[in-house]
Amino acid sequence: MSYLKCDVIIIGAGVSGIYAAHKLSNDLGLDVVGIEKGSDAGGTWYWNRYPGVQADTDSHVYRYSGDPTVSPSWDRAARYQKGSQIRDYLQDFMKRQDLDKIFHFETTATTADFKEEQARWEARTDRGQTFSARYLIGAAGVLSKPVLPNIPGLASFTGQTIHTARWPEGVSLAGARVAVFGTGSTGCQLIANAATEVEEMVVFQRTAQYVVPAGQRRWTDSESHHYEESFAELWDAWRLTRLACGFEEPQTGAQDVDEKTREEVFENAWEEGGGFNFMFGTFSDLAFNRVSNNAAADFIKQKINVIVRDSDTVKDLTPTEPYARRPVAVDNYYETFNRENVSLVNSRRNPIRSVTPHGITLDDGRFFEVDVIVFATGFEAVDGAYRDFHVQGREGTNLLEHWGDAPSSYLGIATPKFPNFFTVLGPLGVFSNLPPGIEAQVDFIAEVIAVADSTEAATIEVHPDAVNRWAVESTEMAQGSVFAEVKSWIFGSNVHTDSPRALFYFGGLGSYRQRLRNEIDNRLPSFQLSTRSRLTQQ
Ligand code: NA7
Repeated sequence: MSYLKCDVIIIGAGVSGIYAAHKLSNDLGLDVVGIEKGSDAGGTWYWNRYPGVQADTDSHVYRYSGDPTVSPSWDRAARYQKGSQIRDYLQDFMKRQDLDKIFHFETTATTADFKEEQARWEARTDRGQTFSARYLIGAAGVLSKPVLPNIPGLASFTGQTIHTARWPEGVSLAGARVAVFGTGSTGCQLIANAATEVEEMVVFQRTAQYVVPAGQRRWTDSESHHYEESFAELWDAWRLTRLACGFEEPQTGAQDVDEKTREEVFENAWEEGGGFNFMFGTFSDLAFNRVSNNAAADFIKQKINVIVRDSDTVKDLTPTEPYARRPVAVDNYYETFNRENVSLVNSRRNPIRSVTPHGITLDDGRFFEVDVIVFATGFEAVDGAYRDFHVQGREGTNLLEHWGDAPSSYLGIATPKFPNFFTVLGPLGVFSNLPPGIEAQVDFIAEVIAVADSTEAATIEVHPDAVNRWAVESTEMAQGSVFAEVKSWIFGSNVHTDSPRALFYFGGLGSYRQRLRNEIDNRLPSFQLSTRSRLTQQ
């Protein structure tokens, strides 16, 4: 049992928590304690170690913008970094910035309660520690609570079952007979990469996805030179774009050009690779105009038809919904289904009857004997991170109950009744490439704390009206997008099937950052600072 007082508690040592520790400890000089479940830093990149795991955003925008240094294993010439390279980078950044002593690893935060009388947060851990701080930062990740399906007979399986986000260190699929559930970004990366080493792979696909090539390649010398020489200037420009994925975003809609031009643009993007590039770097309106979206969808469907040899497999791989999930980009995905050792089961047409001790039986009686079942079945996004960490604000208000079926927080950051508590990537945060979105949020939180501290306010709390207005605006924008037409984690509908909810602000990072700037420039009009002096209360 231990009791420790500090200024700030940070939950999570991923991209968000590490950067928050850096800003608040190194820049603001606050006494910061971090709590992290894993045995080291990395967050998403700590937990996800499945075969083929890599970023699908270009390397120079998948790192911290204020840090031109990279870690020894970072491949400066590679367009995308592997998961292990990003993990190394984050752990290396932490050491270089002297942050490793801040975090308590292999420690799970179980509860955090706001103590009204002292205006302090008290967080408890599974190791019996209690930390008391003026501020609490939830940096527990946007995709950190894995979802496992409930399949009859699963408990009887005698082989190995693995969720991709809990991949045991050192486990290889080489030579194994493998069943894969899930064909999102994770499943598709795993399928294309593990297929070359497994003995057999059977993919149980529930919903066909649109997959474009990632386009992994070496940068040319002149490209490398350009990115290194102009790192800071390029970041200044990328931050103002919608997605901040490092490519130029077009102003032209897909209907503003003739069919031949449209096809050429799609073909060039296919050749270049990149899912965000295909969806947001070709035309301005694929996510908002159904006709334009159909044009992109038809282009990808044609590619499936050309690449995949077996006509039944083509039919099963061809999506029937709009192109409106988080875009998937994997090299050689469709080509993988031409391999002799890979087969596809359309589990909507042919559902699974049960898992047995040695494999999987379908309703039509077919049986697949397998050694390993891999679940690439996704996450309970956004509020899922708070499912096992109970946060209690003013008047005993429970955070998850307060968020309910329509979780909302102002800018993804602040929730009424939870003073001095800030979320990074909370509900209705910006939909963008994550590291720049995270930097924007954490920089803002640091500025808010600096303002609160400079006035010696005991508490700072967002006005409910500001959250309501933000929720209406974000929800209307999200509902107006083609993304609202499909069921995916972006709307939480992979888990909350009957209650899809807007979880992101779709207005783009540039305009989101402007909103943050307005708050700071106008001395935080959406927040209420308590007038009591903190010093008199302690
Ligand atoms: P996703 O994108 O949520 O994909 C999960 C996949 O798992 C998807 O194909 C699901 O099919 C499938 N799934 C989920 N439950 C089941 C069951 N019960 N049976 C069969 N198939 C199932 O998760 P990812 O990990 O791939 O990606 C998440 C994000 O991480 C990604 O977007 C990147 O930002 C990084 P469904 O479509 O629901 O029919």
